[in-house]
Amino acid sequence: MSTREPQPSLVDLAEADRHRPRFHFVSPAGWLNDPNGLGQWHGTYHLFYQYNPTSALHHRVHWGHATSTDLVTWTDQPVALVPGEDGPDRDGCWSGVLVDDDGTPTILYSGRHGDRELPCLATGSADLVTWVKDPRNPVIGGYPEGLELTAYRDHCVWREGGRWRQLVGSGIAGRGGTALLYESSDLRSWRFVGPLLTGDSTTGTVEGGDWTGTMWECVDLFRPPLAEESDRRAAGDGANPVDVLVFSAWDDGVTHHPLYWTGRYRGDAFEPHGLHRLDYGGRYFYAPQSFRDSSGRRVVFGWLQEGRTDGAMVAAGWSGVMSLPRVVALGADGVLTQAPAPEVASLRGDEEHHPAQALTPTPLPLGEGDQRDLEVSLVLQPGATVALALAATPDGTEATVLEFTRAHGGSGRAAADQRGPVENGTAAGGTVEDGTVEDGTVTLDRSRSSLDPSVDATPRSGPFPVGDDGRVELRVVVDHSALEVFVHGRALTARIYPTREDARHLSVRVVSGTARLDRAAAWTMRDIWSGPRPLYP
Ligand code: DQQ
Repeated sequence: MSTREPQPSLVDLAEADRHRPRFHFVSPAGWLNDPNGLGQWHGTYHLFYQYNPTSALHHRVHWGHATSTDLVTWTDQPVALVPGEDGPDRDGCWSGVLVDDDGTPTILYSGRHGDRELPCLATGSADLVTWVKDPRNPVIGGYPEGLELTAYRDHCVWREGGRWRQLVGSGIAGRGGTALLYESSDLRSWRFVGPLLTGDSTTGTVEGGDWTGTMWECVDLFRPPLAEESDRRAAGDGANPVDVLVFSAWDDGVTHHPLYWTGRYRGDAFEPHGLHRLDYGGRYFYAPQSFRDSSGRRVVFGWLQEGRTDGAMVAAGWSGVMSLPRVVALGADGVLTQAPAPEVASLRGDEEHHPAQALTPTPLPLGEGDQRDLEVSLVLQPGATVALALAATPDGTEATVLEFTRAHGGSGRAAADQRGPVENGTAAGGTVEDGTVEDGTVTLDRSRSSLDPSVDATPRSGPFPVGDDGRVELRVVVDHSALEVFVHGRALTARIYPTREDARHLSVRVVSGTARLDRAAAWTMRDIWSGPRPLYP
């Protein structure tokens, strides 16, 4: 007779995994995907999220819930929404938003039944901890008449002119992704207005990162504040004339990448000006949702998907990372700038500082660690490429390499002026809306990130505007398998899974041309979790 070993719980498995981030939000164990219901309520930040507490796979998702007073450390709250025994959300409580219905916290979400989702509503207690589903669910009983839709789910809801307006993400067969506009006086009875904007699935490419897909998931419409304090003062608060429509391009079950249109929301239509990539990591920063906090900032979280197999996720007992909170704003060049919220710096511990020096092909060590926040200031001559290696073994067998290249031919704005006016912003890079040339390129090379051949090693890249005098300011955040890179307001997010314990080294070197390091500072980052957390808080 054999004695069965007790099986480790999901939480034990998750806690033991070296790839599990320690200062990003993760679920207690099991599966996490999209951020949901983001908001600040009487000073407290609320983060709800797609959660499967029963396994590390996407199945019958619940709404997990956590709160924070500082945006970076979180307290688990009871699971907010559980799929019903029967009813319209029996197969999952999919993504949605939180609104303030005259003092009543109210969630609009997508109830899944079979292979379809329909809008559902739940109201919360004053502390947002207990939720009651509306007996009239679904509050929209079917797809709008007369449109052949590829899929239909996810919500963006706001108050305007004494009524509620709602966008539902969707796609029109044979045309492209769309955001369907509705309006209501009570959040429960909705009138279909029409598609706010519809994409063209015959343009753009998956490789170029600008294909808008056959369906738009997690549509998010907002007016970003201006990035520059001086612009804000000049324009007056709220006077920014640019609106942004964010969506995640989806096709037939495949999650591609987050994109956004800049343009103008004009009541029943969105007049697009330019299409842009929100994150050069593509699916590694997916299904973002944003909210305006009490200080007027636009704060975004996104889902960092895994780059390992379903089997590896199940073995690890957990899957999915929430991004750090990002503050987004409209840059002077007419596109969004992104940076980690300043609160992230409160997690910093010891600092290691590296003085200015010329860079050579010999790597300059920048310390070691797999839980780091890095600020690096470089100056690149035209044509130069600098490589920043992280999670590298001393012998270089494993290394994740970020390369920053400045094109031949001078500084961005001067080059743009010589070329004259340019057309609308391009998603693939090159120029942006005010004519600024994006003459820098960031590339992520994961071909040596892991000796495990089953993890994703596909490269990532995108353009950014090099600063005056060839200056390139980097912020690189490494949290075990989670990697978030910011260069001049552009973001590149990815996941890495080194196998060797000594894959912890950071260094910088010149690959070609002439470049110098102006400054580098690396901080240890403290854990935001103090131990195992209950699966059902
Ligand atoms: N994830 C949710 C959907 C959404 C997708 C389901 C995006 O509502 O469209 O977990 O990742």
